[in-house]
Amino acid sequence: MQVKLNVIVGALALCVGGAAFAQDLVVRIGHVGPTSGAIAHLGKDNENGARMAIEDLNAKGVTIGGRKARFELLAEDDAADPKQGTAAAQKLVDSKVNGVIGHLNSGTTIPASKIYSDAGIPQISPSATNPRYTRQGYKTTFRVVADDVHLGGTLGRYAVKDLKGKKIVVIDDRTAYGQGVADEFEKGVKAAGGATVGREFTSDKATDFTAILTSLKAKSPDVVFFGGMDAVAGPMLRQMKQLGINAKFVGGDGICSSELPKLAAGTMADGQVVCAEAGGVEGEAKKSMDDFRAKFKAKYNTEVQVYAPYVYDAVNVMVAAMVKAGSAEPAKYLPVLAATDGFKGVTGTIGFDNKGDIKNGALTLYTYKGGKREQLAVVR
Ligand code: ABU
Repeated sequence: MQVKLNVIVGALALCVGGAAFAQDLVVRIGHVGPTSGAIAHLGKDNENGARMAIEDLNAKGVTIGGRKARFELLAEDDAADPKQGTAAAQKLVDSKVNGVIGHLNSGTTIPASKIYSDAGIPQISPSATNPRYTRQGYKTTFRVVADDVHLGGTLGRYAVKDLKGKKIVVIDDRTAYGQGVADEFEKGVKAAGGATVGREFTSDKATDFTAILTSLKAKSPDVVFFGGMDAVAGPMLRQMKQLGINAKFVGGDGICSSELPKLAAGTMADGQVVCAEAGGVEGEAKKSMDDFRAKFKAKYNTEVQVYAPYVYDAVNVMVAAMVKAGSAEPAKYLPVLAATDGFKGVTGTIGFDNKGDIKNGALTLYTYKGGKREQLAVVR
């Protein structure tokens, strides 16, 4: 008799549990970044930021339109390749995701944005900085970091005014990001009254820079700017040292990672490298970023590379719009997302302008000492 009663109680519990589960609103958030290839460490950093946000939201419990939401992460690898980027975007659209965070690279984010726009799916990039991304007239594109106009321009002025560069040379990797940020850097140099004395290019897959560095060495540069990612910058720094080029090495957010000293294999002199992250916090707001970094390290046993906190915020900004709209349907929450203003995230306060770009974006300038990234200043 007791056994029968237990079976009935167990079955009832399963029914009740099953019914509650069935009523959950399943919200699928897509994430795309390069989790394979030379910058897989950056892609994984971004993906972990998204995973952490999803886990925190599920642990906290979120209600959307009166229903308990259960968030699922659909993570895709685009290997930083534009073709794989559009394939990943189509896969997420076919999976009927409610929104997308990504991609990491401008070269993948821009072509993918047409696919999301055609499907009406909101996309927030936490790291693609090419200005073109939000200037295509799509209503679905958002970005939580500053763009390359800000990034390259600020670094160009810094190279002239603060580093006192007189013979500045520029190298880029011919990607949408690398070439774009290098062009903006050159404009910034000129605007500050300086001049560049040489420009060369490579690719995002190159490993030997002897020819271009030898050509630039002939100009006796005091500042080398590189538009590209850390996986190329590391070996480039090694080869600069081998060739006896003792110039300052300046780059954008793509080189500004925790991994750079390792990729440069100990060849970076203290203070030689100056780079900028396309966001930043100061004063009291710094605590939330520091807490995030500590929590991230405890969870994944690795330092934040660059953009994990921005990915974390991008997920939360998207979900806050869903909550406010009372719906996770893209068409319903998209206008609310576009109107985001004053959202307090771990990376500071987030609001979007009419293009979907972050309002009043900050930059954080860093250098490296003893193999560790060290903050120089936050500028707006
Ligand atoms: N912003 C640097 C890395 C990503 C990109 O824009 O390509």
